[in-house]
Amino acid sequence: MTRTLNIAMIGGGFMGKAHAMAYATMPMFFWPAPALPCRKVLADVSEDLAAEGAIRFGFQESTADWREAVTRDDIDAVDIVTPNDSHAEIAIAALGAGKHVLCEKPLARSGAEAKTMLDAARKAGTVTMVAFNYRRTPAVALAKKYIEEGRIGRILNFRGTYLQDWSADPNGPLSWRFQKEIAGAGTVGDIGTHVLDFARYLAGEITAVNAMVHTYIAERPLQSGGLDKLGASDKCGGGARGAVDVDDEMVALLRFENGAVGSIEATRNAYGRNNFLTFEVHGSEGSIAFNYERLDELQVMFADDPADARGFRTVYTGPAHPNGEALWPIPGLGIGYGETKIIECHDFLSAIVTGGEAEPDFEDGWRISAIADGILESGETNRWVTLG
Ligand code: NAI
Ligand code: SOE
Repeated sequence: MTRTLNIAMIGGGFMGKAHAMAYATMPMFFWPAPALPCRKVLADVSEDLAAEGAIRFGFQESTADWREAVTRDDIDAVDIVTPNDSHAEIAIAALGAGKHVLCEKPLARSGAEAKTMLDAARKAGTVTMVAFNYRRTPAVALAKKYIEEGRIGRILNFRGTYLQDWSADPNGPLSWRFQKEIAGAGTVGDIGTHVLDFARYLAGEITAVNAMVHTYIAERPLQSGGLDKLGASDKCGGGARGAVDVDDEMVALLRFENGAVGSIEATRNAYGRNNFLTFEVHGSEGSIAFNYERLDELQVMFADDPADARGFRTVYTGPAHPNGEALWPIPGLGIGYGETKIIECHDFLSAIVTGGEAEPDFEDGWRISAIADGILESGETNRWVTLG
């Protein structure tokens, strides 16, 4: 009989919605499911918010005390979907209680903070995963497969971007994402880390960075309430303003362990770009390109393509491709953000029931946070930063 795993989810905002939807629907896609997730308890900052979240997201119980939730005997896994300043405290408590932990990205506000989480994970020996869900997109997993099969040869160059405009308007509110104490960093930590996950996943370990980091929008209207409305609905130009103390623009050069070179860009100021998360990988035998805004498609070109057919062609992902088998029965029906979270949920629960390791785990999350620190340091010093 399929095992049930009880989940305690901490936080009921944007990611609370995405993760709850994944728990509810994962077994509908992946059958037989590795385990049946039971949405046991949801914690938020107040009893009212937690109770509302539990009703909305289908949790059996609610609490304003996340400590109680993560240490309960009947909880198997803890899912952390709170802003970045609480990831470490919650994860360390959950790991100390012997729980498996799925934590949203970035793992922590800094490499040092992430290391405390990695230490706790090593001690606990349970499954950990960081929610860099974009790598689960079938087109991205297909790129990884081509690279592993040597289809594009030796990797020469990785180019990645994450361009957004939800916060390009200076009258968007000063939510937690613009406060260093809560977020740790701005663009570098919030979206740059997704590109760093792609870079390491596809091209290998990063050994040095050289970056320019900038803050164009240095103050914003104060907002009431904690939830980040992501700039869209709450433009409040007339009221009191507060200082933004994180970056909103980053460009970095990368050096990889395997000799490849690379570059990444991340910005919150790119009017017209919504979730423009892209990569292009050039190898000695071909190239691969991906743009999340067309997430069902992978652009490929192999060097031995016939001379009269040279150029990128589009592979529409579907059941023939990694992570696509369990989704929809024919290519071109189209997937969305939700499916990436469903696959993530499946992989996390699979690692728990098989006793395997999940990827990316807290070690990957720590390395990414350390690279992000290196980018911020390089931006300040105008020097290459070598990573340990
Ligand atoms: P949000 O602002 O929409 O929601 C945060 C929720 O956590 C709120 O319900 C808030 O009341 C609650 N909360 C805050 N502190 C808490 C605490 N100490 N204990 C219990 N509940 C607490 O934030 P959002 O957008 O859901 O972001 C959460 C995390 O997910 C962040 O780390 C963010 O970087 C990450 N994220 C990841 C995405 C991805 O694509 N993987 C997309 C969006 C966010
Ligand atoms: C805002 O930039 C945000 O919600 C990020 O926090 C997520 O990680 C990204 O996937 C979507 O945009």
